[in-house]
Amino acid sequence: MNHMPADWQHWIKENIERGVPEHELVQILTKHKFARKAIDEAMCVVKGAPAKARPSAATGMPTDWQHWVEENLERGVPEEELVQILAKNNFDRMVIAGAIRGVKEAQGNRAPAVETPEESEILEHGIVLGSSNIVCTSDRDVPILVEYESPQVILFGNVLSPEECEQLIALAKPKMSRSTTVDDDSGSASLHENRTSSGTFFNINETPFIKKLDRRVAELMQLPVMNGEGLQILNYGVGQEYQPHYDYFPPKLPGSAVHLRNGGQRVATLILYLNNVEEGGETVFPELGLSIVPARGNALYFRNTMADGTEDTLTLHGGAPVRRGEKWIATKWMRQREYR
Ligand SMILES: O=C(O)CCC(=O)C(=O)O
Repeated sequence: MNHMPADWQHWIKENIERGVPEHELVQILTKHKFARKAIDEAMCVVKGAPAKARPSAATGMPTDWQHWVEENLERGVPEEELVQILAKNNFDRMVIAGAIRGVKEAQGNRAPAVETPEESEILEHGIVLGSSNIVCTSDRDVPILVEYESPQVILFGNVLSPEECEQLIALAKPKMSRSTTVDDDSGSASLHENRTSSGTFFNINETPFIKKLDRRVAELMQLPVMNGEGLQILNYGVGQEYQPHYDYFPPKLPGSAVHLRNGGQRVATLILYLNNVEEGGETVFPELGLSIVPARGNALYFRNTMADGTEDTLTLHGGAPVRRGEKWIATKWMRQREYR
């Protein structure tokens, strides 16, 4: 259900006042077939966020909203809840980030009232989209082309310019080698017939050009740059593919431990398409019946973990064999915490 009737809104209000944890309410509402969007909107209304007023010169956010952010951060309300409410109230993502950063910096100059979580620890869940169909990063406006709700899958257009795609390919070409997969038992990189592409990596912020892209991608994914693994470039020739797999490290496999120790789980993926493929080469999600045709400059985001942090098996995905032409992509994996 996409709309929350008034009696359910009263029910939410009563239970919040009674101190019932929000995630329990979300679970119950989900069981009653309310869409996540409707639940979030109702929560936002019920919590009675203040009306908009004049913006502050420093952050672009009206002062009453800034006080609201300050009070709620002090009260220990998770940052991602504040971001969601602010986005629902049509604040631009950059304004939200700036206001929260400003308040946190100001709070950092005082003695903290409560233990704050690790700065790089990811608290939010997925990308929070405002009401606009365009996401503004600091250097590029990015249209949203396709949205799939659960798991969250978003296709963005115009993330890279044609020149940037060309430049990435040219930088990667001299250092390509056969792609590997993670061995289930040892965790080491090994050659496998299910992945026949070739590839290479760039370190985070390796050059000013890569730094610019790392920043844009992190802003789009709403996660810190330092949680990212270095951009991976992949090239598939005719017949080459990456059979369906998960990007997360299954915690039960012995080989995952070594990867999870540094940065925790791979919570989100962004696949950037660097060229148009003549035939084949789609990114496929067999569990969702979803297939994305590569188009130069577009980027496909998906969230690998669910709200409770467990792995989402519906994110099974792969690169279908290229039938004509070739395929170039860049992949960004984001971790739960800072990745070194
Ligand atoms: O080639 C694709 O479209 C998918 C790539 C992929 O699955 C990955 O890099 O994890």
